[in-house]
Amino acid sequence: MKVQEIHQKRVTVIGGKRSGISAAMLLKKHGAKVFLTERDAIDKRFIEKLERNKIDFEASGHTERVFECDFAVISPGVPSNAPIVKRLEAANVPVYSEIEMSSWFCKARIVAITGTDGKTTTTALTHKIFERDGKENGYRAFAVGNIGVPFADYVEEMSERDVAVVETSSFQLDHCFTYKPKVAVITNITPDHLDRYDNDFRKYARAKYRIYQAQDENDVLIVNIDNAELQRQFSDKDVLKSLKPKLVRMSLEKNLSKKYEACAYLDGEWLTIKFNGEKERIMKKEEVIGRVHFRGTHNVYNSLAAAVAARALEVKKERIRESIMTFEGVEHRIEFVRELGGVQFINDSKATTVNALWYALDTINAPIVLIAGGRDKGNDYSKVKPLVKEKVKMIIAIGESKEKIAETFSDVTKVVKAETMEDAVRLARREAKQGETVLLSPACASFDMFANFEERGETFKRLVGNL
Ligand code: UMA
Repeated sequence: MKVQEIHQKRVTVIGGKRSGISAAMLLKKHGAKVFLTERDAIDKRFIEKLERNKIDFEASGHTERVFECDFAVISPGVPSNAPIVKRLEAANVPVYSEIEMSSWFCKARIVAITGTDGKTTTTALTHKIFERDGKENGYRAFAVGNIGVPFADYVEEMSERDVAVVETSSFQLDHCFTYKPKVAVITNITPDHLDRYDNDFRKYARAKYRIYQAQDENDVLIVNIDNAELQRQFSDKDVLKSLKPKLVRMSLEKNLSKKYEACAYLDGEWLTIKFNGEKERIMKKEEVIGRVHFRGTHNVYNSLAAAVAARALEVKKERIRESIMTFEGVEHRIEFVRELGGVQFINDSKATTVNALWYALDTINAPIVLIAGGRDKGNDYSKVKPLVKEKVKMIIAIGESKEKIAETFSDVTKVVKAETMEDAVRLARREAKQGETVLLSPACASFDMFANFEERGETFKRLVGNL
């Protein structure tokens, strides 16, 4: 939709948290008649914002007023199969995601990053590269989206020269139609959030593929084909035939340069990018892995994806290398908290999937005392069992999934249950000996015990700080 068409339109915004409030404010500013609706209570600070901006709203339930609109905008946390969305669609009311709506306002070049794991780190790293390059070349870079800052908050500040690095989750891609990244990255796709996709992995994968649905021949799509699902999708003849953007495959396992004109791969020890047949060595794999705050093979994938995205928009390789070499990592992602009596405490609260837990266990040296659990999203823990057996001396299970975790792992390691994070930290402190690591890496969502994963991580860090 064109921004000029928004004036005087009646818009229902669903969800009264970060995305909903920002979307409502942006639409209101452009002359829409906005009505915000929230199923639960709305936080006081958000109510103040709504009142200050004279935005009409309701809380603690959706009434019939929801349906008196020309179109609706939904927050990421509102599932496509929620009754309210189904009813809007049945009434032929267009339903757009907050990212789709924000993109109507966006003049900047969009670099969109999706994937089951690695998207926050890749987004932060890509942002850092563009920020550095922008300082040199007179443009600005923004990191928005699933990373925690609604796109709607900053989209109006962006000019044509700027770069919007948008971490884009599958939730945000549901109800996207014209969202058109100049560069799109898919880091990997493994089962996650299946509770929202009728337990159907294909549906979840299809949501991710919406990231390139509006791209054209001038755009770039970067995919990691070491991931089985991405390899399958991008070797499918029908998919390739109808694909519009320029495809850049990346791999750390195969030397792709023999087969493809555009690719990214390991040439011996060198992370190498090939565009239009020309090869360029960016940096050595060891230079990424060797850094204290940035250990783990998954960060080589994240670095390579960020490097390709930046090269696709012609950032010089020196700038990419400098940015990666000085990147400090992301809060709540394998974040070092403190050392106490020779025990390291690591906060990986951002690990809301089994895969993310796998990466953490792969990265961190044994023996590990692991705090895991929370809201289970239909998790299959079998993939991490061998690593748990090898490296974890005890699991402290928390949250709604503690029984399932105990059942799954008690044949390979000791499992104890804790009611609160405070109990979990206390138990971990008692168990871990010098040279060992206490790792919070829940493999589950946080919503059963906390407002979000940030609050879970902050709580862990505060409790560890108090020990
Ligand atoms: N709701 C209704 N009616 C319904 C269903 C839900 O009113 O039928 C309400 C809920 O009560 C809730 C609101 O809708 O109050 C939805 O809010 P939200 O969950 O979308 O919260 P926001 O603060 O807007 O946060 C969202 C993203 N949240 C989710 O995707 C669940 C944040 O991603 C994102 O950072 C933020 O927008 C800014 O863009 C978080 C996340 O957990 C980090 N993402 C998932 C992940 O990373 O795995 C995808």
